[in-house]
Amino acid sequence: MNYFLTDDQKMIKDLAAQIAREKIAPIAAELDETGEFPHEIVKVLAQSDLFRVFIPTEYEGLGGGMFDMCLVVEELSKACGGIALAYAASGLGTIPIILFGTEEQKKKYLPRLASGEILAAFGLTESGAGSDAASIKTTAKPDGDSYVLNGTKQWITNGGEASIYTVIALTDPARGVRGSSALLVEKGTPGFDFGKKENKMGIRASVTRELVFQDCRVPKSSILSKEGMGFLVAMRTLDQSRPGVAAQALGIAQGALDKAVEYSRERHQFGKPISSFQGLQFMMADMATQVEAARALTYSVARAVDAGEKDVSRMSAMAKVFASDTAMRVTTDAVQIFGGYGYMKDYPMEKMMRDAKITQIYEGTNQIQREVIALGLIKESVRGKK
Ligand code: COS
Repeated sequence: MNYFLTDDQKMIKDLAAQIAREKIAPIAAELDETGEFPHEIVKVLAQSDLFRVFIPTEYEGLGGGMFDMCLVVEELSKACGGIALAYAASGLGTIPIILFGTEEQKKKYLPRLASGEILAAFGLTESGAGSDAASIKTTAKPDGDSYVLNGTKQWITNGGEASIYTVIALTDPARGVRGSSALLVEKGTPGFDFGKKENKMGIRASVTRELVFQDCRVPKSSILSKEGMGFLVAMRTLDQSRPGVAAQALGIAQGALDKAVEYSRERHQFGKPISSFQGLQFMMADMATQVEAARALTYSVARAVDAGEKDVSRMSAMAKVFASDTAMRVTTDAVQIFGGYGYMKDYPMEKMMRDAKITQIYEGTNQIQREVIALGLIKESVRGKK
C-alpha cells in the first residue's frame, strides 16, 4: 500500500532497511544467544543520523517526530526486535524531555541524544507497580535544593547503557500518585546503581536492568514539569511512545511473514512447493492482511500524535494492542509454516515468536490497553449524553 511518505521519510526508511539487512540480520542470532548489547549497531545508527529523526530541529534533530521513529523501528525490527529496542527505548526515554523539558534541559540533553552520543531510558515500573503504575514506592524527598531518591525501578530497558533516565518517584508520598514527580537522573550520580541484568525469553539483545537508588541526590532543577505531575508525565509519554511498540511488533510480524512466504516457495513436499497448498495460502493471506491493517493503524496514530491531536490515549492503545496481537499471531503461524524447522534454533522463526511476545506485555499490557480503550469509549458516551 502507498502511505505517501515524503522523500525524506523514504530515505530514512531505506537507510534503516539497509542497516537491518546488512548489519543487524547477520548478528541477530548470535546476540540472541549471548544476550550482548548491540554497541556496534548503536554506533552505526548514530553515524547514520537515525537518532536525530524524532528530535526537534532546534536541538540538532531532523524534526520528524514519532512517525519517522516508527519507520526506523519497523525496519530494524524486521531483522531483530531486540536490537531495534535499544533504539526505540532511547526514544521512550527522550519523549518526556521533548514534551516537558525546560529550555535548559532540552539544550543539555537533546543534541547529545540526537547524535547518538548518549542513550536515554524511562523508569516507571517497580516490583509492585506494573499495570498499577500509580502504586510506585520510590521516593524523592525534597531537601534544600535537591531531591533525595530511594527505591528500586524494575525491568528498565537500556538500564546501565543509557546516560540519562526519566524516573517517576514520590516527592510527596502522603498524596500518593498525585504527589509523584518526574526527575532526570544522570548515570554516575552517587547513590544511583544498576541491579541484575535480566535473562529474558526474547528481545535478548536489549538490556533490561534494575535502577537502584540509595540516598541519591539530584538537583531540584532536574524535575520535568512540576512537583505532583509525575504520573501525568508518565501517561503522556506512554501515549506518545506506544505507536513505537506497535511499529516494533509490525516489523517483527512483517519480517516473519516475508521469511514464511520465501520458505514456502523453497520447501517441497508431495513433489511441489508447499506454497501451492491452499491451507498455507489462506494462512499467508490472513497474515498479510493483518500486517497491513496493523501498519495502516500504526502509521495513522503516529501521524496523529505528530499532528498534535489532543487525546491520543485511546488510539495509541489501539495501535499497540492490534499490532502486538498481530505480531504474536503472525509469528506463531510463521513457525507453523516452517514446521519442525520453525521450532529449531537454526532458523530465525522461533526467535521472532519469542521477540513478539513482549510487545503484548510491555509499555502497558494489552489488558491495560483494552481498559484504556473501553474507558475512553464510555467517557465519550457519557459526554455525548450531556
Ligand atoms: N494522559 C493524561 N492524564 C492521564 C492519563 C493520560 N493518558 N491517564 C491517566 N491520567 C490522569 C487521570 O486523568 C487522573 O488524573 P486526576 O488525578 O487529575 O483525576 C490520574 O492520571 C490518575 O488516573 P487513573 O485514575 O485513570 O489512574 P489509574 O491508577 O486507574 O491507572 C492506568 C490508569 C491503568 C491507565 C495506568 O496505571 C497505566 O497506564 N498503567 C500501565 C502502566 C504501563 O504502561 N506500564 C508499563 C511500564 S512503563 S514502560
